[in-house]
Amino acid sequence: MSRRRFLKQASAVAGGAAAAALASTKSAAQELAAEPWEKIYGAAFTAYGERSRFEQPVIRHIFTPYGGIAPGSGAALSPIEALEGTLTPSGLHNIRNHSGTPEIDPARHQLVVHGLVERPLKFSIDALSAYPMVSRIHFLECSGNSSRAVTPKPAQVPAGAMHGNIACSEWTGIPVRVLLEEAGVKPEAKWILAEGADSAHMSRSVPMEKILDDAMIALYQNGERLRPEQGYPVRLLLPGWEGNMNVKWLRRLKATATPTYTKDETSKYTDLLPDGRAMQFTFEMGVKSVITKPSSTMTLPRQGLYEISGLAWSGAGRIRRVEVSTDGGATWRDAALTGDERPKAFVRFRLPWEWKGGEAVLASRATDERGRVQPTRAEWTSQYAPANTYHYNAIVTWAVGTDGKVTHVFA
Ligand SMILES: Nc1nc2c(c(=O)[nH]1)N[C@H]1C(S)=C(S)[C@@H](COP(=O)(O)O)O[C@H]1N2
Ligand SMILES: [Mo]
Repeated sequence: MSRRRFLKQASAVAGGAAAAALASTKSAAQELAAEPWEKIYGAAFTAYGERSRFEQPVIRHIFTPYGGIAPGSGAALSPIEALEGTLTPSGLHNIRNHSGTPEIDPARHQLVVHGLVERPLKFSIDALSAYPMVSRIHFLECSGNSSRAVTPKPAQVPAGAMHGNIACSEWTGIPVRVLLEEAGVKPEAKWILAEGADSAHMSRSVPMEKILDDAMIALYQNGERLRPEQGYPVRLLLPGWEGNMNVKWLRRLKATATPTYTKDETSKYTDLLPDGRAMQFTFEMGVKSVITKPSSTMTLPRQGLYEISGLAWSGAGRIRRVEVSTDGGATWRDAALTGDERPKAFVRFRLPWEWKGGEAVLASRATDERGRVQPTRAEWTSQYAPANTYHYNAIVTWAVGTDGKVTHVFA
C-alpha cells in the first residue's frame, strides 16, 4: 500500500469513528469546559521527571517463579500492549535477572580484559567514559520470551505478559573491538568469555566474529546512564542475539580459544530437539511480530474502523515485510511499516481495519531481509521437543468475538 493511501485510510479511522461531533449551536469556547487546572497556577519544576499520575497503571508484568525465596529472580515483562512507537521507556524496559539487581558503585567497578591478549588491562568506569562512543537503536529479547505461549492451552493474559520479555532502546557505548585491539588480542583467540558482577556471576561465551562485528560495551540507555536493572554501570550489548548473552554488570572479558561452556550455556539456553539431542548454541534471534492493538484481554468498544498495529523485529537485520490477516491466516494484506526501519530494532506496522461486528481472527507474519518468514505455531513446534520453550517466534493469533472481546487462540 502506498504511504499516501495508508495515511488517508488512517485518517478515516480517526475522523470517522473516534471523534465526537461539535454541537453547531455552541461556540468552541462554550464547548470547552473551564477545567480546574485552567484556573490555578501549575506545579513547580521537578528535578527528575515522572509520568502523569493518570498513566501510572502502565507497569511491567512481574514473574517471580521462586516467590519470596528469590524475589529478584525471574523476569519483569514490558507492557507492549500499552506502548506506542518503537522505543521502550527505560522505566518499562523488560528485566531478566538470575540473581537480583546488584547495587554497584561505579567508582569501584572494574572491567578486566585478559586471557589470550598481549596486554591484560583493567578499566574503571571513568576510563571507559573517556573513549569515543557510538549510539545504536536495537531490540534486546530474552530467548525465553513468549515461553508462556508454549502451553497446551492459550493463556488469556495481556500481550506484554506473554511476549514482553523484550524492549528496544538507544544504546551508547564503546565498540568491544576497540578495547580488544588495545589489549592486543592474539590470533588464536576465537571466543570471548563475558562475566557479570552480580552474585550469579552470569557468564557466556561469544564468538570473536560477533565481538569484532557490532558488539558494544554499553554505558548509556536512551541518553542517560544505564538503569541498574539493565546492567549499570556497564553491560555487553550483542545486537540481535539472545538476551542472555548480553551480560549485565560486566566485569570481565576473557579471550579464549574455545567456548568456556559455562553453567549459563549448558544447564540453560540450549534447545531440545525432537530426537532428544540439544542444540548447544542458538545465538541469533528469529524473525517475529505481534499485534499489540488490539490484543488479548482487550475489548473493541464499538463496530467500525480500527487501526491494527504491532511490533516486528529480527536478529538477522531489517524487517522487509509484515502481513496481517483478519481471517485466521486464510488471506493476508501487507501492513505499512512506519518510522525508520532500522536493522535489529523494533519496527511498527499498521493496517486500517473495519470491524463489522462478526468474528475475526487477527494474525501478523513478518519476513526479514534474509527472507526468513515467521513460522506458524505448527511449524515452530515440529522443530523442537515438547519440553523446549526457548526461541518461540511463531505467528500469534488473537480472536475477536461478536461481543468485541479479544482472546488468545492457537490457529
Ligand atoms: N550478569 C547478568 N547478566 C545478564 C543476566 C543476569 O541475570 N545477570 N540476565 C540475562 C538475560 S537471561 C537476559 S534476557 C538479559 C536481559 O536484559 P535486560 O534485563 O536489560 O532486559 O540480560 C542477560 N544478562
Ligand atoms: Mo534471557
